[in-house]
Amino acid sequence: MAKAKKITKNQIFRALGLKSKMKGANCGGEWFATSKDYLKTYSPTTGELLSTIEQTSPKDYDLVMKQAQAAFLEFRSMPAPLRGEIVRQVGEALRAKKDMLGALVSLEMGKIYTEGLGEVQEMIDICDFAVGMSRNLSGPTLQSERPKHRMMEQWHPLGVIGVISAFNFPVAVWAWNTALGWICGDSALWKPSSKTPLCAIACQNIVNEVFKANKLPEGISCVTVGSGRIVGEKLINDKNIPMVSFTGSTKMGKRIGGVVGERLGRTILELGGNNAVIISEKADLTGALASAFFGAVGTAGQRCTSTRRLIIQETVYDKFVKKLVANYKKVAIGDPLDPATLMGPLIDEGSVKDYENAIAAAKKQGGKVLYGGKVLKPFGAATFVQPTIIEIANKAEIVQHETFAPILYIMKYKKLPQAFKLHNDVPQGLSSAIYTDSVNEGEAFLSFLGSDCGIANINIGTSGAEIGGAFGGEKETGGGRESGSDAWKLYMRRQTNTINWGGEVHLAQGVEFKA
Ligand code: UN1
Repeated sequence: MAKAKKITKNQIFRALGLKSKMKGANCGGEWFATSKDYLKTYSPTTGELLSTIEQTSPKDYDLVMKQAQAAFLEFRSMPAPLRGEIVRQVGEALRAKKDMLGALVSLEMGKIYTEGLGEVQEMIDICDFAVGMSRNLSGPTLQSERPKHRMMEQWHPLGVIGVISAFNFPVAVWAWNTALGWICGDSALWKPSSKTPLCAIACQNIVNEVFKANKLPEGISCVTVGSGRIVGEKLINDKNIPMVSFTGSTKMGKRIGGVVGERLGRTILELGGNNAVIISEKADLTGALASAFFGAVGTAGQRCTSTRRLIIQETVYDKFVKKLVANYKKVAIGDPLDPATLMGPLIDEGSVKDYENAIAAAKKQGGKVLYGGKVLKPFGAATFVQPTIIEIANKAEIVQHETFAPILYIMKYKKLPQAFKLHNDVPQGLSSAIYTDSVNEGEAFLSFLGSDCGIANINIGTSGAEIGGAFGGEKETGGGRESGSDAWKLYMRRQTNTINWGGEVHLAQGVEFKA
């Protein structure tokens, strides 16, 4: 079989309308920016400068916001199924550009190509989901206590929604929010991570074509590439934005939740995870191995859902860990666009520092490194690391923190209640899993006695959730839910209606009030 040709930067740039110098603000027409403040974006793989982008100034932001508000007023009167038709076309446009957008994700963010493609597939999937949903934004009809009255609930468009996304899912998380926001009749203003601005510019270029072809007003989709200090602050403080969806660290989430909460705005917070898999002696260990391996090493440990802890029953501990270490030794580390690579770089040297600091702390706190721990430089830039396994107690300080790197903490348990206790004994609550063939063990894990996370799985890993489910978690993960199920409700405002069709006035609760 002929070796697949690696996609080049030039091919990606050409296909997605990217250049070496660009401007960072857009509502659908020309890209603009006047800040004279330039953001440079680099390949995490080689350190090569990919592009220089003039960032959004406060004045530019105001222009974008005005456009987004005006667009909302028009867009909200379009019937939801017709808005769904627009999102269907966005899904088609993404299908047409899937290979190049997936490659851009690999180029700028560093995840391997199959995962880059998977991320674009999540975008396509949420578009499909939203199209169907656009005919079903429904509320219940309720029984009134009064004669000849009817009650019901309906949902109305909310306004301009703000989306602040992280580098690790530089395109999909935006799509989760916008595909739903758009069918709900909202316009959206996106502040992407400053580590992955090209992904945002490319997405905007793709949807602009669709919106233009449908003669929709500019401003339904807006992007403002800019710093958190300037654009981020303006966005979270902006009273014109009734809902802010934020994906990122717990520290930032607390601040954003506070600022938006102060003005009684709504937030969807999707913050840090500390996801564990419990591996029982009753498990299919081959399946457990495959899932733990992908969960911990996939995306170089840079998913919110990455597996950070394995809680293994002591009877199978040695056997399992031996196999896991053997797998770790085989991980091909290198260029994420090379089909032979299994693990690409971390996003930047700061992340590598975090990796090194976490390992040093783990060692100090009684941890034993069973594999990994080294920084690698296959292309000169110090952004590559070995995936790492550390045997350590759950209560160690470092285990309580999310480090966005491929570090897996492993520990033993004797009986299931102890495993549950260890499992829940962290501040975060995003994703979780148990590997077991025992119905009782599995059910217990899903019960109120078991996992305290927003996502709890049996015989499936912690990462790689499908878009159809509500995505998000409890405790320091922030409590938000995005993507599937009924997450659309967060993008609309609810209204309770009571209709008197009998003519006679009846007061509720039997109150009499006559002159
Ligand atoms: C994230 O890491 O912010 O479940 C999102 C997953 C992906 C989404 C992760 N579908 O791993």
